[in-house]
Amino acid sequence: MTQNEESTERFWGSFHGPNIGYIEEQYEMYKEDPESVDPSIKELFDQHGAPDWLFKTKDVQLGDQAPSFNDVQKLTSAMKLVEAIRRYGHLEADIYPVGKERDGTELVDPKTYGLTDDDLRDLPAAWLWDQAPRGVDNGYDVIRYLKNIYTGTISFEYDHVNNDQERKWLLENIESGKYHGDLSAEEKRQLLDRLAHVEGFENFLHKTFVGQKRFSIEGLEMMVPILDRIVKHATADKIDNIMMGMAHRGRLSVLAHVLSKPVDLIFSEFHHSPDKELVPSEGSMGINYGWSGDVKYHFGGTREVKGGDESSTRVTMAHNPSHLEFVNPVVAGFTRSAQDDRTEKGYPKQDLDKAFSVLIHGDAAFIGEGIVAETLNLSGLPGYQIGGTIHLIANNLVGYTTDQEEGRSTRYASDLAKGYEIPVVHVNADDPIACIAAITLAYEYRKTFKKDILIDLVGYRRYGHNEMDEPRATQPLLYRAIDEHPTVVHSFADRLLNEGVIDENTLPALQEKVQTDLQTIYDSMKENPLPTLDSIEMPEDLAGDLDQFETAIPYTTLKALHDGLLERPEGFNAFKRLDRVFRRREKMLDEGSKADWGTGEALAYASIIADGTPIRLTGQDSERGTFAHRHLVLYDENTSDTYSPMHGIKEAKASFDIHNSPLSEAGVLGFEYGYSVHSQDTLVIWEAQFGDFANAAQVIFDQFISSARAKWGDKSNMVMLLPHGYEGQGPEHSSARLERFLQMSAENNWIVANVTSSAQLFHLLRRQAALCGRKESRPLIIMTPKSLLRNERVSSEAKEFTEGKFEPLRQQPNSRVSKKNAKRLLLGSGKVMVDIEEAIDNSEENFSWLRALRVEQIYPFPTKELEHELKQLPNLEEIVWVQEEPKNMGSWNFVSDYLRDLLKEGQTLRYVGRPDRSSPSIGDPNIHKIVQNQVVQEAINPSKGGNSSEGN
Ligand SMILES: Cc1ncc(C[n+]2csc(CCOP(=O)(O)OP(=O)(O)O)c2C)c(N)n1
Repeated sequence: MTQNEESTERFWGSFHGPNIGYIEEQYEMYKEDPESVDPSIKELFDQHGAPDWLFKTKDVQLGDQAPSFNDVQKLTSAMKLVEAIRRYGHLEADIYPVGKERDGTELVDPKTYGLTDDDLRDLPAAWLWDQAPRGVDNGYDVIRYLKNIYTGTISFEYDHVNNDQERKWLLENIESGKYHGDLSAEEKRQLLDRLAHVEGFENFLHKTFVGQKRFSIEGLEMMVPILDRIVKHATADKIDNIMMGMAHRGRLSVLAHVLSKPVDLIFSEFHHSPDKELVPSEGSMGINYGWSGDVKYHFGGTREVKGGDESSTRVTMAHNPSHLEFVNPVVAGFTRSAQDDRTEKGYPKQDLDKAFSVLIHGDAAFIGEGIVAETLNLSGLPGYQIGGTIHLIANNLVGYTTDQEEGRSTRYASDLAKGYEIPVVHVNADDPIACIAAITLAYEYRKTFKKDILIDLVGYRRYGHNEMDEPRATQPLLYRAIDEHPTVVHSFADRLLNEGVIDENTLPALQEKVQTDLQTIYDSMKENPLPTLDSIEMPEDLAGDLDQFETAIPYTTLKALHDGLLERPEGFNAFKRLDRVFRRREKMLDEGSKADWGTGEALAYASIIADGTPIRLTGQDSERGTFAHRHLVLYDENTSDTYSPMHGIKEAKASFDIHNSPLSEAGVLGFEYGYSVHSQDTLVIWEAQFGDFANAAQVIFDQFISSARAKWGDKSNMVMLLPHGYEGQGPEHSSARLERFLQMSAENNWIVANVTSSAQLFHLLRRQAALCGRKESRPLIIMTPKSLLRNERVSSEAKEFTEGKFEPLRQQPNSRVSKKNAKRLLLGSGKVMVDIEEAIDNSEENFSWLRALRVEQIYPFPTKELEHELKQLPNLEEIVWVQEEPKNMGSWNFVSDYLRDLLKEGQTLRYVGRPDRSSPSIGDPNIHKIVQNQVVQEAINPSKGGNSSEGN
């Protein structure tokens, strides 16, 4: 017994007879409301707690006789009730400020278990809850206390968390009430001040920029103080980076208040264009713009928040396309990249304390968009985990005009998160104190367990989907209620007034000041001139070609890297059959031998990390390679220990990261794209299993990779490897949909290549690494081979690695022709040109009339190189473009314009290949062979014309 307990026992021991009854009665009243008893008695209870006989009597009663069946049943029922409150309390919780009633459940009602209040009072609290705090003395108190915790304006779901330690932490921290409601009067005033600023900002925009969309935060104003708290905690914890992603809703307010984006800049964006004078230069803290720009509620920004000492925390808000939730994996990629130290060989060293991410979701989008699930699935995977994200659902009950009942099959918008064992906190956005409790708990959970947690911030939407939409046409009753509902600023001010924390003048004075300050800023702004047309042109840095980069390396260096790749650590038992394959590689750089695709690729990576540029390579089964050509992670036959040959290279000066990805395209591509934007020193490579699966990531290609630089100024030089080629594997395994990438090619937004030798790949990848961090950098999309991986014809001699550079236009290796005699120039790219090479080799014909060239870089199109070639063909009659893809796919539609421009008087342009098709390829492998052979033969057949001809 502690000293305190002893003195309490002595104190209450002095009461006898009728006094006991009186004290018990007073104590019950005190528990209901401490102010309801006489102050002198209140002081007794404050000082000595509950009269100790309240428990002793029960001990004695049950000790005297064996408990009856009834007693036991009551106890077990009460225990069930306690558990039900913990599990299902959220159904009773008061989390909807307006427009929706609590769901309700009989599971948290004592009557459901046949229990009366007196039954509960008869049970000592400790029997039901060993952590019961002071003042919680019996079963009745326990139920009342826990209901208060679980069914108030904040409620919790964590029963689905299977880890015992986490569940225990959550239970204890939730039930201790430690995070709840302990704001000082000053903190409450600050909170009111913040809310008044948020509301005032929206009001000012509403009346100043009438009829303009801003996707106001109103109804969810607490989003800002919640984010403030995150920044405050992260700064105190010396976190280097907070990476944030969010959609349109409330974005301007978050930019203004959390990211400190100057309000005059926001005002200027409501005019014709942003005032670029207000924009800090690229790379420094601030906001970047591309040249074609975006709407104001898609821009992001950064802010540096100084800690008390030398430290600072950088808050980054990612730019965001309209496509809801697709920013999530991008932000996760930013975060991982900020956590990885890539300066030494081996895998990068990840420090989870360096950064974390915060994602704000819409309630309709979170449950509806599959990219959310793809991103949540990344959270626990070694190659992708980022130490926990704080998710905030900005839950305003409606998705555009769609009610929740039409938008999801689950009860809550957050229910998806439960499958990933993410704890969920639902909180009423009208209760600022509860919202602060929610974020404090969430922050501590993430910090402790480095795992995701979700806050479902339940509010409403003051206006329609945007400010021009009329919501009363589709949600009449909801908006009748919203129209009558006071804003959180007013309801919170009333609460503080009642508590005596503010006086009647506080709020009006605050509101007036906010409006005056904003008006002063607005009045001091000058009207922006309309943008000129040249300000929306691509910058010159991107305009030049890329042949200034030397990518060849000396033979001694190449050989040393090659030998290093074939070394194994002491005692490593490589898989024997695979080892034999590797041993075949040993001599590939010797005189008279050739290096296959896998070797060329590995040499490219090895030389890049030896130059000090880190690499991150991921994709489905990419460690081995879908077609088993790569094997950059080896397994010990006896122990399953792994070893990457890239980590054994003595010369390596940077990390080589490689991971098999989960079965996702949009999620993982978004992640890699984000990684590449944030780490421009790193060559980030994503590989699709087969190229056509990349279309499951179409949004990431369209909204980010191809256009982010023009819209937002975001740079990436990531590489995408897309297996492509017509080999009779059917419609879904032939085409990487090359045409789609070409259709989006413009303004040097990326490079699209289809290369046919290991040395070409080597130089191309090395050129891409050389672009890292430079103004000219841009993404690279490569159509990569499948069967050609094992075809001698794509292998290269050592001197092709040690001399020269990447050739956008490449000679067909066996073009037996004198330039003077060539009548036909045959152009094409990829596997069909290798098939043609073989057909020419196998033919009796001397082909003196044929000149063939491979367009290995399709975009930017090698016009200059082709012009140079054409000058040397004085007798040319026709240019023929051959491709294996159907005519409406592949490169034809893209290259034909360039080719037509190059034709001279009397020359014709002709297409050879499959006709227009709806499906990319034939299903039957035998028919495929016949068709492929027809294409090849037509391309090298001396006779002109045919159905697929096109005249000049
Ligand atoms: C991928 C995608 N599909 C459709 C839309 C069109 N859209 C814009 S906002 C919206 C409703 C979103 O509702 P919710 O997620 O609840 O966010 P809220 O606008 O209510 O804040 C829709 C359907 C979109 N922007 N992105």
